[in-house]
Amino acid sequence: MDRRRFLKGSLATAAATTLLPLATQSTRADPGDRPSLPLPNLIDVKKSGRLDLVAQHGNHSFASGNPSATLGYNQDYLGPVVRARRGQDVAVRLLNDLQEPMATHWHGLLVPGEADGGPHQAIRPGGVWEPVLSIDQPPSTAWFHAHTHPHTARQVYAGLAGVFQIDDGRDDERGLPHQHGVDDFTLIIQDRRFDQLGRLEYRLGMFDRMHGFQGDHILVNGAHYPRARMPRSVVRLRLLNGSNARIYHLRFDDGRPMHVIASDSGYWPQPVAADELRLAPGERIEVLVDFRDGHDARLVTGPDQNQGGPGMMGMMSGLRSFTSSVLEGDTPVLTFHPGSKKAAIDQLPETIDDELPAPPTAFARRRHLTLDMMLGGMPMMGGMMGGSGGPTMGINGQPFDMQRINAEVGLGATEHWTIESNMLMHPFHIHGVRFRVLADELGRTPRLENRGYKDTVLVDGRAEIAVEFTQPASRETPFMYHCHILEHEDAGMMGHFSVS
Ligand SMILES: [Cu+2]
Repeated sequence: MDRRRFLKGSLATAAATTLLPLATQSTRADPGDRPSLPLPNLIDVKKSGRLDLVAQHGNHSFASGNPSATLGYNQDYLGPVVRARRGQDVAVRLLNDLQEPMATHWHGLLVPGEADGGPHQAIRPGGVWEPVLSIDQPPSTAWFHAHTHPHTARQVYAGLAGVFQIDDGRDDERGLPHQHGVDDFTLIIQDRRFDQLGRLEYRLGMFDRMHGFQGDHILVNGAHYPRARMPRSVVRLRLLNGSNARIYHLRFDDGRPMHVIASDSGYWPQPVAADELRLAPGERIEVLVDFRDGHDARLVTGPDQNQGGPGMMGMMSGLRSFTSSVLEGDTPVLTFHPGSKKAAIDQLPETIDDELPAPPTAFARRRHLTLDMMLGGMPMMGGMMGGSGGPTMGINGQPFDMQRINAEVGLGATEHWTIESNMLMHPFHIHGVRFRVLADELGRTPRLENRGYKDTVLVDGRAEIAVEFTQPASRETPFMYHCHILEHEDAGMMGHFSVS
């Protein structure tokens, strides 16, 4: 069935009037009434070389005031922004103070498998994990989050996510803002659902299991549609899609451009202006935005377009009525209110960093991975009406198996990987590497967001990537590759490989 016609039908009306009262009200509200943008606590480890983290249970009140049971690192919900220096060792002490096992992965850090924090390194309740992170990679915005198979989706949703920034001390030379919370804003964008008492809700229907869980409220750093105060200057936004499944299409409602300065794994040579940016789960993109005019502006997102082909829609459209995740048109994400002060940086730099090398053309080997939505037939009949049976997903026809290594890669090799998606677009992430996107969307030249070095790419039909394997990983602590729609990952759309 045609999606638009379907949504304009009675179900969409019912959803808008009965399921979305909070969202509807607050979208119309005067931006002046919005909560302040929460500023994540900054832990600068450049001097100490030590990072103490506690994964803990929390109680956090979202907009309505009713407390929700949450998880966080060192706090009730989400975690700090960690800043480390290129070239240093960071001694981590991570205590799992939860009632359940938990693994924490450093998404974007180029560290060996033994420090990577995949599901093989789950920490028992009360246990401590003490990896040493040797930071030796270009400046970038990485992050860390739960990676506990098969509970990643629920644990991240409850709040187990923080940010890890690598700094080389040269941002002044580059003319880039870097004052945390002053002219440099870390923005963790996540969608969430709330029950009638305003408490965080995570209940998976079959639609959620197939598409990944989407919420009808878009939060930034844990606040719903907040308001940021910043100087009347050029400011830096570090955008992280920390959502389980939603893909954002971000733009400013007054049309002001975003000047992209970095993708997942590092800086671009020059800022590149964009009117709209697509950001899939797991991806980061850094932009400069010019607020020298002093005018308020809103960052909005278009609807998630990951609906699949006609077959997927026909099969799933009836199930959509069980969800409240439909967001049509533009949804406000964050409103900006420039003050009267200026910041130290008040112009756009012309160049930022060295030119990127040409993408590799010689490869040690080629691999082909197909991201499979359904293994073993239709899951619907058994699991649709609330049973525990969800779909089994996989890669190359096989669901993730903790006991079976999928690939062995040579240390120092550059490989050519072709990834094919079926039914939906899937954000594909590889641990312990950075890669260049050679082609995306069925072989076309990469779109703007896929320039530069990346560790996560949204596969729309087919993507080809050149992957550099510079970090070792044993068979006991291998690296993972997986879909970053977290419900897909938990359903088995994941594999693991050694590098030696
Ligand atoms: Cu997926």
